[in-house]
Amino acid sequence: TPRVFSGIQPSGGLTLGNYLGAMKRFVDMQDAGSHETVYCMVDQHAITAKFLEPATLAANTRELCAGFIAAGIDPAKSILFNQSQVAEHAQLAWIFNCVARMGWMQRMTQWKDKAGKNSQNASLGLFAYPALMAADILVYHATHVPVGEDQKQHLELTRDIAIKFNHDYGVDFFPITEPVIEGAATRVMSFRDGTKKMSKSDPSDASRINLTDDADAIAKKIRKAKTDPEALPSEKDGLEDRPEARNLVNIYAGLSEQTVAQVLAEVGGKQFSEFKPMLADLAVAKLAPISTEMARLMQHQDEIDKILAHGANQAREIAAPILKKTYEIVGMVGA
Ligand code: AQP
Repeated sequence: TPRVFSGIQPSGGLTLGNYLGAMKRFVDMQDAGSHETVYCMVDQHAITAKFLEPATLAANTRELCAGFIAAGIDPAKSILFNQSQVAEHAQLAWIFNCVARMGWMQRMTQWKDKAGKNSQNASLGLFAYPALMAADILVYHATHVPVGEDQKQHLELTRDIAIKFNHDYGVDFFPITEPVIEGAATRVMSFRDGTKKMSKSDPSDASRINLTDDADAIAKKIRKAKTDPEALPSEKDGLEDRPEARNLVNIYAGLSEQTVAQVLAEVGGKQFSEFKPMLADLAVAKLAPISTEMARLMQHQDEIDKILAHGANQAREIAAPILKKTYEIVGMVGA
C-alpha cells in the first residue's frame, strides 16, 4: 500500500486554514483506507522561525496532538507522533543538507517571506527547513503528501532532492513524491485581508478562526470578516477579483464538503448579511465539537504522551531501516 506522510508545526494554535487545508484531508485519507497514513507534529520545524518558550513548545505539541485526535485521526489507524522523538528525521536531514543546493533554498518563497529583509538574522534552521521537510517525508518512502497550496514549492524541492540523491549515488532509492492539494479550501485567507493566507502567526486574532475558539468567538469573527458590498454570484467566474467573497465561499464549501459550484447554486444572489450567519452556523456545527473534544483530551496529558510514545515506536520501525540503507548507499561505515 502507498504511504502518506504529512505534518503540522506546533508553532501556535491550529487555525481553520490548518484544519481545512491539512487536517480534515488527513482524516479523509486515513478513512479512505487506501493508504498507510503517517502524521507528525513537527516540533523541530516549530523552533526555526522564532524563539519559543520550552513550556510553550511542549504545550503546543500536546495541544496539536489533541487537535489531530479531535479532528478524527485515530491512533489505531494512523501513525501519530512527534518529530523529535524519531531521531531518523534529523539524521536523514543532514544527508539532504549535503544534497540540496544553496540556490534551491534561496528561491523558496517561504524562506523569503519568513526571513524578511533582515535575512542575516534568520536562523540556519529556517534556511534548511525544506531539507528537513524532505527528510520527514522520504525517511518513510512516502509517495503522497496532503498539504495546503502554500507548501507546493517545498514539495517540488523534496522531489529535486530525491532525484539528485538517486542520480548522484546511481540508485533508485527515494520515491518521487506527489503533493495532494485537493478540495475547495487549499488556501484559506485572512478574514482581514483576502490576499493574505490565514496564519497562526498573524498578530491579529480577528484574522483567523482558531480551533480552540468557542461558538461565540467563531460567529463574531465571521460576522466581522471583511467583505465587499455586492451580493454573492451564482457562478464561479463571479468570484474573480473578489478575494474576500471567494474565501468565505471556499470555506463554506470546505466545511460542508460541497464544490464551490454547488455552494453558489444554493447561495447565489444572497447578501453577506444573509450568508454570513449561514456560514457561522455551519462553522460552529463543524468546529465546536472539535474544540470541546480538544479541551477534554488536554485534561489527560499522560494519555497524550502515551499515544505519542507509541506512535514514535511505530514510526521508528519504518524509518530506521530506510536510514540504515541510506547510510550504506552513502558509504557510512558501520551502518
Ligand atoms: N491558510 C491556509 N490554508 C490552507 N492550508 C493551510 N495550511 C496552513 N495554513 C493554511 C496548511 O497546514 C499545514 C500545516 O501548516 P504548518 O503548521 O506546517 O505551517 P504553516 O503553513 O506555516 O502554517 P501557518 O498557520 O501559516 O503557521 P505560521 O503562521 O507559523 O507560518 C500545511 O499543509 C499547510 O499547507
